[in-house]
Amino acid sequence: MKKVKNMTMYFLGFISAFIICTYWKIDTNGKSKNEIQNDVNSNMMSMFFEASDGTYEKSNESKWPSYGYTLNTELSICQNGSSLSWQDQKIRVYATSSDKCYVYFDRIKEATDLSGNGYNGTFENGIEIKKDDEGNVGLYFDGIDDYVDIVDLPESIDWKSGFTIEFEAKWLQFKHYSRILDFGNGPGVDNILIGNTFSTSTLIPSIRYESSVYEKEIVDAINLNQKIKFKIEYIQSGNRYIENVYKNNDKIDNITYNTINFVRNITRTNNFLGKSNWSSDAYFYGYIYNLKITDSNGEPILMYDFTK
Ligand SMILES: [Ca+2]
Repeated sequence: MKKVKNMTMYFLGFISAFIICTYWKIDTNGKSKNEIQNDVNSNMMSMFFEASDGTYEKSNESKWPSYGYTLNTELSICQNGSSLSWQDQKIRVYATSSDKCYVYFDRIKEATDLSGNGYNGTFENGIEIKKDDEGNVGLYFDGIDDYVDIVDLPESIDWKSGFTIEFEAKWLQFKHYSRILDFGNGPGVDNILIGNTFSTSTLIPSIRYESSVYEKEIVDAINLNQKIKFKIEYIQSGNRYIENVYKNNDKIDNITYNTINFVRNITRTNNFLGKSNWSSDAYFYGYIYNLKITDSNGEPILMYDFTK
């Protein structure tokens, strides 16, 4: 026990992280590969929470964090050479003999773009991944000041040929013109946005071409306190753009815009989840579970998954 504490001390002060110190004995009949899952307190493993005061948080859990954390692969280490991996919210241990390992997790503080394009976002003002009242894990926005600040979106993104935005979200309150997303260069400057109007259940996908407005209100599209999947599809066809809106896979609206000047391929610098480009609008209050934006060929432009 003392040795465990000493080893723990060794890691003090490195980074702000969530720590689980794990000690286990691989059974002596010699399994060459072992998977330690969430079944702690089995005869395979015991966990210690004896970390001294440090810059990291001690775990109050008796099992691996099931969401909101990623394995810190730099700090996590085994004394006798076993290796660790983190898949599907489970630690997998590859060991040949008894070993003693220290497993560190970092709290997720970033929206990682799973498309591979690197359009990541930072979590601002205390926003965090947590469970809703139905047990769904998602990114929780407090409606006060929480938002995600996404990096600049370059002009190389082809919006003009058409694109599709899909997301799952839950509104806990209809705050004044709150946004699921708002990409642009300021208020009414080339925005691509989705939100609710006033303090109502009306959904409004809106596109700005410079200051021209292309939008149609979809009255009562949003159900409060329900996880809803929306898909907004923009199809470029000749000299017009067709917008189709789907709610939980049912088509609920469509409109045709007779213009070729619908959306511009330009660099956008103010790109948010949960926040408007207009300072008079309120912050989103609710959960966003995921977001996927694809181009006209179905290739992902940007993809977030907050369910882990
Ligand atoms: Ca906050």
